[in-house]
Amino acid sequence: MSAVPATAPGHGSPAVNRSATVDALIIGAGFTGLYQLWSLRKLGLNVRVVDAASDVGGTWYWNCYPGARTDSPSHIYQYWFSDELLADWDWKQRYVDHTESSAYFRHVADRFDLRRDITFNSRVDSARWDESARRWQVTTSTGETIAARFLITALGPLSAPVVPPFKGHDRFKGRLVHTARWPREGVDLKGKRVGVIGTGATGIQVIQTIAPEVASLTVFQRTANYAVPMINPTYGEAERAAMRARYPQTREAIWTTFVGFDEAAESSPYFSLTPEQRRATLERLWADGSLRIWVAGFMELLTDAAVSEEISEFVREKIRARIRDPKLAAKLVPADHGFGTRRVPLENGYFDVYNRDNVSLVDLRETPIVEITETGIRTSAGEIALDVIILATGFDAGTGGLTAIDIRGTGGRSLRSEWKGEVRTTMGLQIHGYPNLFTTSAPYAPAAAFCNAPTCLQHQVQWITECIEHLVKEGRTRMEPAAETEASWLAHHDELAAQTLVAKTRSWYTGANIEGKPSRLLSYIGGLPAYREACSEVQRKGYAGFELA
Ligand code: NA7
Repeated sequence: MSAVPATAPGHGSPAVNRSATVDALIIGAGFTGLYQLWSLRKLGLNVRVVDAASDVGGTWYWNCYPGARTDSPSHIYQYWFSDELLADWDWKQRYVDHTESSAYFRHVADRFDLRRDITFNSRVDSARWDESARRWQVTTSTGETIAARFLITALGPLSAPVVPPFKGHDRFKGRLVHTARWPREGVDLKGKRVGVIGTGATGIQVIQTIAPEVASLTVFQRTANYAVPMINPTYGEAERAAMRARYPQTREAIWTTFVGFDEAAESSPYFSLTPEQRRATLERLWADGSLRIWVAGFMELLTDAAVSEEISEFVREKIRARIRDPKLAAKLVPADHGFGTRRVPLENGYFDVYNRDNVSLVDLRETPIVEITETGIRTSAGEIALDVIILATGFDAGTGGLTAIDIRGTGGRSLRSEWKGEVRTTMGLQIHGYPNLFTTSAPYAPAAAFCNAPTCLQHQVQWITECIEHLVKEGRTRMEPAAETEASWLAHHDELAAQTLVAKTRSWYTGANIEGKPSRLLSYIGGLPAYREACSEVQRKGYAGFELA
């Protein structure tokens, strides 16, 4: 493959009417994009990255709202490709906030001199497959055209924020802001009357963080959420040394667990234990102050209704005990879904916030939002005056980042149009009809949702890199999955999904948060080891099921 130099890539400088030809173009300079750049550079390819943001970090660039923090511990929310990086980066706490996360990504970018191949402040508008050249023709918001043999999307599963179409949206005279587009200079909330719509992982973090500083906080809740109390120690030298000493084991362990964490699930079937043993085990898992009770507890939680109900009741009891007013507690305790069938957040004082005098809850199931007015939010029970409205209303997960780009495959077929009817991928890595397009965190891989994202995304980057290396070595210039391969992956995915309670629950995991979105479980739910094995098998069989030319 020829390595044609790109024209004057530079960071932070919008390009106008420039054109370039590269071997690989990566969209996104977050966790995945940076590692993909590093990996493809090592193959000797000419690589470019384009990102709409003004700096690296992806999710951790955009989500700078108050309280933004990881729910995966820092020792498994990192890159494993460089021993030097592991040695020189000092995690300050178990669960890092967006400031520390962003600092990590900036450090990685600088340490490996990645910025010289990244163009910031530039959004990819369209990508058209040119069959005769066997390249993608990509256009950006800054007027640049880039021809790339391989196009890799590193958009993150949660990069397209959802703004619900509330009536009167534009009328509000105060400040209205979505958490994923939080102004970098911050928003002054001190002494303000603030409304938060949404009680997912994001809403919970915002609410528990801002409650003490605002004059009043009104939480608009549509679905009550489970949450596990976070224990978040800060790390000193001794803890870091112990963590580093365990890195070899951690690095191995993450590949062996269902969702890419480093702890094995309980080995005994739930109902093989006595009620006392079950209770003691749940208490032990709960006391870990992590997501362990969800992702490394009893995996039957995801499939067995009786196990789900008993564990859910255990968690409900914990929530009830935190809220003084029993009527309020009843509203905050989830009743319509089982623990772990939707994304479980960690919390740090969230439920206690409702014991404060300046915090009130509006249950939207009882009194739905009618409209946004000039001065606040009107529900069916009347108007609530607000200075600031915070939308913690989530994302068009898995697909929204991709469909925001006008992607045209063979014969001009449009991904956006096709995915309105049915979302299809092969292992979340490629799509039939879109040759040489590699996707990360796309539907039907664990990386789309139900996984410690850094583990699953690093696996996808490695697979894509090895695949491109193979194509280059073999002198191939075109690859796409066969239609039958895609159909059989989807059939396998659906069969597994049908056995779970997750697929039967309304959430962004199934696309139910977006009106009109085709309903299908987003994340492959056979577990990371099974997914990795399926990916390895494709490689062992010389990319059987994929058409190489
Ligand atoms: P989520 O988990 O999708 O949560 C969005 C919240 O916003 C959730 O409580 C929704 O209620 C609520 N919502 C959405 N639309 C509306 C409307 N129209 N009216 C009222 N309430 C609404 O997004 P997050 O940002 O919290 O978390 C996304 C992921 O980021 C998270 O899972 C982590 O992996 C990181 P609903 O539950 O749909 O009734």
